[in-house]
Parts: sequence; structure tokens; C-alpha cells
Amino acid sequence: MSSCNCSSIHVHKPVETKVPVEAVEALFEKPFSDLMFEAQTVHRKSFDPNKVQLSTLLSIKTGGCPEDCGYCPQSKRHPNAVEEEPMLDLDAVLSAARAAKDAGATRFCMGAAWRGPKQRDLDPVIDMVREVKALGLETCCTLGMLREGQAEQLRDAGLDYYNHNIDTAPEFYGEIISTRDFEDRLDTLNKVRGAGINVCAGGIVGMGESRVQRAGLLAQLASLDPPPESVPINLLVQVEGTPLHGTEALDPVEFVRTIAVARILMPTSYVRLSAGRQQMSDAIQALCFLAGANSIFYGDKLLTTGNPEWERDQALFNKLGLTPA
Ligand code: SAM
Ligand code: DTB
Ligand code: SF4
Repeated sequence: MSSCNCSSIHVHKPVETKVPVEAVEALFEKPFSDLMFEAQTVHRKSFDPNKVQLSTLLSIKTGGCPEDCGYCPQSKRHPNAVEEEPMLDLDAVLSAARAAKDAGATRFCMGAAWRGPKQRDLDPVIDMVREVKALGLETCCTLGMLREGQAEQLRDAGLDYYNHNIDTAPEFYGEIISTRDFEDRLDTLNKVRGAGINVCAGGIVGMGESRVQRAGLLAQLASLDPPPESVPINLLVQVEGTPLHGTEALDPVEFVRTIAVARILMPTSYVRLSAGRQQMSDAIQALCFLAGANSIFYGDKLLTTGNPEWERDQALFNKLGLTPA
């Protein structure tokens, strides 16, 4: 599925960034205890280390996506992709948002399996944003690539955050997705920033990338000026039928290192321990919080795959003395 034009040996030089990839690699290479101490020290300068922000996700338009992202179960190009469903109506979205608020979430994130919204798609989403905001929740949308003027319409409806992940390092991007390129992602992030909406941008690890490429992902995020307010770090959820199913699992300690490096590079951003928590032990999650993660997706579903039940998260928070931010 690669769109890479280079010869068969895939050795790509990291793309130059304001934050040099070599400096990020040097952080990854620190002894674990030193890295954790540095991350925790940085974390405590800007945040209460015992508080974690809770965001709940809802898929408002599931499946049938024309894009070919190798990790995603919603692409119609992958066999056994999830069934396409019509867009949820406003009442269904509002009852999910009320339930999320009652359970303690402060932000509600609405996701759609689109390459990007057409105007007729955006109109109902604008109503959802306005009404969810009126419930007293922060609002977030992840709808794919935005066209001119769409970010402003979302902002005017009361959108607080727009999520658009750069997913992986530019040198690895073509191995994972061929239907758009890395620059397209940056272009949408610029539109979001230009409209004055908070930026939520992160990536996925555990897709078979190298450590240099993990460093490249974080160097890109930290080089956004200013860096994203919210940085979701996803561990690949391997779904049968997707091209990345069967990828060798990432060492959990390397995942914790990725969180710690993100915290050090983006000291005042919320770093979200995102997809992949259901498969993670309490001990690894505890290390992620120690490494500076201070946000999670909360609720028993991500978009189409599972997330820990509310009860499991409440028990984990009690065990660790964490409270919602
Ligand atoms: N279609 C829009 C887009 O791609 O921007 C919005 C929804 S898309 C599902 C949002 C993000 O979910 C992706 O950018 C990716 O980072 C993440 N994601 C999707 N499938 C995943 C998986 N199997 N494991 C981890 N993260 C995943
Ligand atoms: C993000 O960084 N991760 C979320 C959210 N932003 C949209 C999505 C994770 C999706 C995991 C696979 C699924 O449930 O379909
Ligand atoms: Fe479509 Fe988004 Fe999934 Fe890619 S990640 S296939 S754009 S829903």
C-alpha cells in the first residue's frame, strides 16, 4: 500500500524541524529513571500531577470512509471494515453528551469517518456543536480535512477544539496512508489555528515505525508554532481486516517513553493517553501518568473499538489518587 517512490530499502532522512529530531532521539535514549524524573519535573511546573482531564468520544458518522489509512477499521477499502451507518441525529448526540457529562467528562468529542466534510455534512454538525456546548461541555470535533471557511463556521457555533492527527513522521506517512499526504494534515491544522480554535493533534505509535520515526512524529508536533493545546498519543488498536493487523506490538516501556518525551517537548500541552488503554495494564497506565499524561478518553467506547469501562477507570483513579481536572 506504500506510495513511496524510493528504492526498496526504506531509509529516509528525517525531515528538518524547528525542534531537531536528533534532540528528540537523545531524550528517547536517556536512562528510563532520568527520563521519568525530567518528565515529572516538567509536568509539575505547569500542572497538578494528580489531576486528569476526561474527554468522551462519540462517532457521529461511522464507516464507509473513502480514505485508506492502514490502521483504521472505518475505511471502506479494507475487508471486514465496519458497516457504514447514517449520521446520528441531534437527539442521539445530545443524550450521549448528557450521559458523558453525568459520568464526569468535561469535553465531548464528535468524530466522523470522512475525508472531510461537505457543506451539507457540516450543517448538522454545527447544530450538534451549538447544543453540546449549551449543556456546559467543552466541544471537540474530528471530521477530517477542512476547506476554506469551515473552521470559522465551527468556531462560530462554539467549537473549542478540533482534532486532526498527523499520525506519524513524514518519512513513514506514505507507508500508512496513500490517499492524502502529510502536508494536507498541516494545512488543516493551519486553518484550525487561523480560526482561533484550540488545536488537538497527535499521532499513533506501534504501527511498525522505528524509534527515529517516533522521534520524528514528536519533533513535528513540538515544532508546530504554538504547539497543540492537546496532544493525543494513541497506541495502535489492531483491528482484524486492517492492513496493520498483525504488526509487532510496541514494547510498553517504549510507549511510556513516548509519553515522557511528549511531556518534556510540550510542557504546557495536555498529553492524552488515548487509544490502546483497554489493552494496557493498570501498571503501564500508572507509568504513563507518572510520565506526564494528564488526559484520557473516558467512556466504554472510542469510535468503533472498546475503551475501559467507567468503573475500571474509577477504580484506577482511586488506586492512584487521581481526580478529574
Ligand atoms: N476521519 C477523520 C480523520 O481521519 O481525521 C476523523 C476520524 S479518525 C478515526 C481520527 C483519528 O483516530 C485518526 O487520525 C487516528 O489517529 C485515530 N485512529 C483511527 N484508528 C485507530 C486505531 N486503530 N488505533 C489508534 N488510533 C486510531
Ligand atoms: C484520537 O487521537 N484518537 C481518537 C480520537 N482522536 C478521534 C480515535 C481513536 C480511534 C480508535 C479506533 C476506533 O475506535 O475506531
Ligand atoms: Fe477515514 Fe479517518 Fe479512518 Fe482515515 S482515520 S480511514 S480518514 S475515518
